[in-house]
Amino acid sequence: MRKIPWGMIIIPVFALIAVFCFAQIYLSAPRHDGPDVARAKRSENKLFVASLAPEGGEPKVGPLSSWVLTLRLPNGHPVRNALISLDGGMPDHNHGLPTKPTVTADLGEGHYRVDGLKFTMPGVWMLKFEISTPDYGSDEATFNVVL
Ligand SMILES: [Cu+2]
Repeated sequence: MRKIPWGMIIIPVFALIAVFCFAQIYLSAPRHDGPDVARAKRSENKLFVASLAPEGGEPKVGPLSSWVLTLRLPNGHPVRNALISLDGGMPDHNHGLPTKPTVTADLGEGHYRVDGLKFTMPGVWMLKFEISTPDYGSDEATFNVVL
């Protein structure tokens, strides 16, 4: 009686199962297609909806740029009288911002002007806003700007 070469059968079968399982895991895994570049989002603790818009078109590498940060409550009402500071940098390069941007004007109705942002190289820039309000508490919001 000939011996059945089980190894010749079992090994390819297991290899096929393994390939199938890895394919399932790979296809069902969340995609990591770069940083979150949303310009409007809930703040970390969901107190506010923050949106960030450049003034005068998309930012370029080099010149100073101004932005408008808009803060609303989840019900859509503007967040007035917020005190806002920001910091940031390039996490991929382990450096901070080359300038000290600040909120220079409360434009009313939840709009705040941010001046003095400078992007000195292409890549992913992270901007973190610390927001404190007399009426609604404090929270922070982080945006990624890709140049
Ligand atoms: Cu850099």
